[in-house]
Amino acid sequence: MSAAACIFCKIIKGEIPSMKIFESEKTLAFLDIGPLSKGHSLVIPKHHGAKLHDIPDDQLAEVLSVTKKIAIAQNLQDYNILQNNGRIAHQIVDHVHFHLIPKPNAEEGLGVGWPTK
Ligand code: DGP
Repeated sequence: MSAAACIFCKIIKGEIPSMKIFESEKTLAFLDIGPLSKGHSLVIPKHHGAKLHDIPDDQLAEVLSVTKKIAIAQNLQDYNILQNNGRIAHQIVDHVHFHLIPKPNAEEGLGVGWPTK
């Protein structure tokens, strides 16, 4: 897929609205449209590439650093970082993105349908 047709490139350019939570020259982070938990965000390199191996190292390094900063800013204690490559691996959007998925505990009541006992 070309960058022109890429939904995340359109988000970077502001052609599609998003809830942005961080932006720099190389990196953008925004809330996932279908969150698996409250605060589920996506951190992406601005460089367009479908898979991890398509992205320059400097961009990947900043994406990981930003993901860490967001986890700290959200005061996350338990969370998953997920990055899918290819359809068999459940990749839907062909622009590299790292999911940062908070895993709240039951007492915080942020999960969906989580048992409290
Ligand atoms: P993946 O399966 O790893 O390719 O996940 C793609 C994620 O992208 C999925 O969790 C939903 C999210 N997503 C898709 N389209 C949009 C959009 O237009 N805006 C936002 N904020 N998220 C999107």
